[in-house]
Amino acid sequence: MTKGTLAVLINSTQQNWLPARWKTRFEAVCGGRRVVLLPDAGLDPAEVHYAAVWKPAPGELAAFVNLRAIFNLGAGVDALMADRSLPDVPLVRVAVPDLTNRMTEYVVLHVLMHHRQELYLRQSQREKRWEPKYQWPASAVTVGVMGLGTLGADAAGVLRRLGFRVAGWSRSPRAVEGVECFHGTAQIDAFLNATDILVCLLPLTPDTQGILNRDVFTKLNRKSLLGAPVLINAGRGGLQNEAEILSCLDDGTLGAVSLDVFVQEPLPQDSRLWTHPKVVLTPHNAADTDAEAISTYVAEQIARFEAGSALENVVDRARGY
Ligand code: NDP
Ligand code: OXD
Repeated sequence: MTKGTLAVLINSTQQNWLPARWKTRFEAVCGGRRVVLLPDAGLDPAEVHYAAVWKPAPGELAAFVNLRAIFNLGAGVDALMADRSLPDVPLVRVAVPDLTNRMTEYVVLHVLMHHRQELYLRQSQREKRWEPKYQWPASAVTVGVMGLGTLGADAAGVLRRLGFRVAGWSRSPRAVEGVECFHGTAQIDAFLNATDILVCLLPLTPDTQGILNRDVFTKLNRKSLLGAPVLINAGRGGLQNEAEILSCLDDGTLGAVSLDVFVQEPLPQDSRLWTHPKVVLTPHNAADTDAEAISTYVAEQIARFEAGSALENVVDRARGY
């Protein structure tokens, strides 16, 4: 197969998504391959064979009739799945240790923060109050991980090694050492009933949209040592009902939440989530997509593909992830 041209299309103004930096990185790792940055008014779309993209607008890839593969520069492909005109070529997502490790850091950080009552302790410090509360052991807490894929399974394993009881929920049956695994809608209630800290690492699909809602929160362990169950969502904002999260925090159905993702990003200034005392909020940076690691991953995949091997981590478009 001939060495095809790679087009890079990034729709973000965030620091880690500077398009010029990604182009330079791709040129460095692609071994002489032509790399172009989109949009490029002078470019004939027929010359492009691979697209490396982040959040392309619907229709933005439709003109590239000779594409051989599309590489999403992150793990979640919901933005691409929403594009009905996406060329019908393999769509590859990111699954690399760098991203997985970053997400596991985020999950462990936030699970420990709630388990070790950090919100209470920081408030005590501000008020100069020396009033330690009883601290239960990790072995008395069940962390329930929704999504036992690349990210969920890794976080679950590390939490297990920290001594937490860990449960996991997936679409199809999964086995993760030391983790009590549940799957499908028939087993979701049993999974939720056992869970003190709910960690969501699901992809956003038609089946998972809005799954983090009051109905689900009321099924979490009501006898939790934490006082009330906790939600940590780093999947996608579309998974959560933000009005119901706020009302569940206000009436005690939830004790606290850590949210990295939001229905609308950036989170609107008037959202009550910004200032709620039981909300720990981060700006969708649980696991940054690193240009060094991801450009190397894409370059290696293209080189192997052109040498006749199959692409890895190809999205199943029927499932939507
Ligand atoms: P994977 O595709 O590897 O895993 C997805 C998991 O979710 C699988 O276990 C899958 O089940 C499960 N799942 C999907 N649909 C359902 C359903 N309807 N019911 C129950 N379980 C379901 O994805 P990753 O682990 O790599 O990534 C997960 C998500 O994390 C991404 O899609 C993205 O949205 C988000 N993300 C967020 C980041 C951030 O910075 N906030 C960074 C990176 C990713 P099964 O095992 O049966 O297929
Ligand atoms: C991703 C993300 O999906 O950064 O990789 O959200």
